[in-house]
Amino acid sequence: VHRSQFPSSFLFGTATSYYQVEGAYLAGHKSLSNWDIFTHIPGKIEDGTNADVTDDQYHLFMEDVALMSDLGVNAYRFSISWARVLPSGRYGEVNSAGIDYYNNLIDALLLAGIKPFVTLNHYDIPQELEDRYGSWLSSEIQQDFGYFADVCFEAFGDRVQYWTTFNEPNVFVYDGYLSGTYPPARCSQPFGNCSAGDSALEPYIATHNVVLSHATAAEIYRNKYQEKQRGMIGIVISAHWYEPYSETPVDRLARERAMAFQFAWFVDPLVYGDYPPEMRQVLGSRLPIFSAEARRKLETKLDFIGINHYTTQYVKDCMFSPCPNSLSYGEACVYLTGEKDGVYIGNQTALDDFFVVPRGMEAMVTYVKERYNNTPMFITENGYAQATGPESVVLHDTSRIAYLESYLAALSKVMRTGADVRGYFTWSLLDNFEWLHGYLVRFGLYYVDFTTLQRTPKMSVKWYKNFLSGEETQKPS
Ligand code: GCO
Repeated sequence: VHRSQFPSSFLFGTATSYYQVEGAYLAGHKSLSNWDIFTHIPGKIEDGTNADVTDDQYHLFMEDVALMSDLGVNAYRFSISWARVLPSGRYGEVNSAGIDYYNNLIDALLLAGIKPFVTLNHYDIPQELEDRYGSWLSSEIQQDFGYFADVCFEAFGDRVQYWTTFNEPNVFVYDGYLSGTYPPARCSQPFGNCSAGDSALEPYIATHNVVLSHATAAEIYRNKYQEKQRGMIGIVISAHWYEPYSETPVDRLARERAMAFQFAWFVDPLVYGDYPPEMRQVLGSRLPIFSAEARRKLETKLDFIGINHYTTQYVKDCMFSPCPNSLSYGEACVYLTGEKDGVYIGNQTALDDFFVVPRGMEAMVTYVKERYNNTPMFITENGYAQATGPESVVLHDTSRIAYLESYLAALSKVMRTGADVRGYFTWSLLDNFEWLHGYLVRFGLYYVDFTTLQRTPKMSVKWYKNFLSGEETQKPS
C-alpha cells in the first residue's frame, strides 16, 4: 500500500484516550472519574492494575508530540478528561489547570504541524455526576454534557477543527448497563458472571440520554461556534463487521439485527431522527420515543461518522434457532463467534474476539456509506493487539505491520468505490492501559516500559514512517 493512494489532504494519525494514557490522576485539581473509582475496586481489572500513572502523558506530552512529529503524522486523536476540566460538572468551577494542560498540548501539536482531533467523552465522567443522579440513566446528564462541550468549544475551538462528542457509546452502554463489566457495572440482563437485577430497559434509557447529549452539544456548536470556528462535529462508534454464519435467511437477518443493535442504534437517530427499524421491530414501545422537541434537536445532524474498526466475526441467529449463548447483543438475539467448523475467520490476536480480517474494513465502510448517504467518515481507530512479553519480543511487531498494511490496502480499495473517508488513525501511539486487560495487551507503535516510562519504537514505527513519507512498504514475510 502506498501513501499516494490516499488524497493529499487525508488525515493520518494515531489515537489515544485520556484515561488510558494521561495518568496524573490527582494532579492539578482534577477530580476522580468513574474509571479512577472503578479500577480501584479489587477484582475488576485482570492484572490488578489501574491507570493512576500509566504513560504519564500529562507530564510527558512534549516528548509524545516529538514522537509523533518524528513519525510524520498530521493528526492526533485524543480525549479530554471531563473531571480535569470540570471536577464537579456544572455544579462547580472550571478548573484552570485542566484548561491549561489541554491548551499546552494543543499548542504543541499545532507547532509540530499536527491537527488535534478531539474526543469529549471516551467512557469517562466525573464520579460526582454518577453519585448525584446516576449519570446516563438521568436526563440531567444532557445539560451537564452540553455545558462541558460548551466550555471546551469556547476554550479550545479557536484551534480545534475536529470534534467528537462520544467515543464508542455502544461499548460503554453495553458494558456499563447490560453485562456490567464497565462502570457503573449495572446488569440489566443475565450475562457472564452477572445476574439480572437492574431494569432491562436501562441500556435503552442510557442510549437515549447519550444521543440527546450529543444533539445538545452539536446544537451548541452550530449556534455559537461553528460559523466562526469552522470545524466539524461527529460521533465515533465501535464497528465490528459481521458475516452471517451461514447463508440461511435467518442468519442474514441476524446480521442486520446485530449491525442495528451495534451501530445504527446510535447513528440512525442522528441522521434520520429515530432508532433503527430493525430495533423497533424487536423492541416495539420498549424503545424510547423522541419528543417533538428532541426531534428538532436531532436535526442538527452529523458532520462525520467515526468508525473504530478492528475485526470481523460470524453472527448466528438465536431468535429462531437454538444457540449456545444468545446474549452477544442482548435482545438482538444473536450469537457472535470467530470460528466455524474449527477454523478461525482470520488470524488470532491477543484479544479473544479480535481476528485479522481485512475484507471487513471494505464491508464496514460500505455499510456506513450506503446506510448514511456517504456522510463523511473517518477511521478513528484500527490497530493490532499484542500480548505483553519480553521487550525484545514485543519490539519485533511484524504481525502489527502486516495488519496495518492489509487494512490500509482494504481501505484504499473501498475508497476507490467513492466512499468519502477523510482520515485514518491507528490505535495506538504507545502501549497503554487496555481497560479490563490492564497492561497485559499492547496496542502501541511505541513500546512503553511502565516502570521507567521510557518509550521505545517498535518495528512498526519504521513501517508507518516509511509509509507516511511516501516510500514503498511491504508486508514483512
Ligand atoms: C475505544 C477502545 C479503545 C481500546 C481499543 C483496543 O473505546 O475507543 O476501547 O480505547 O483501547 O479499542 O481495544
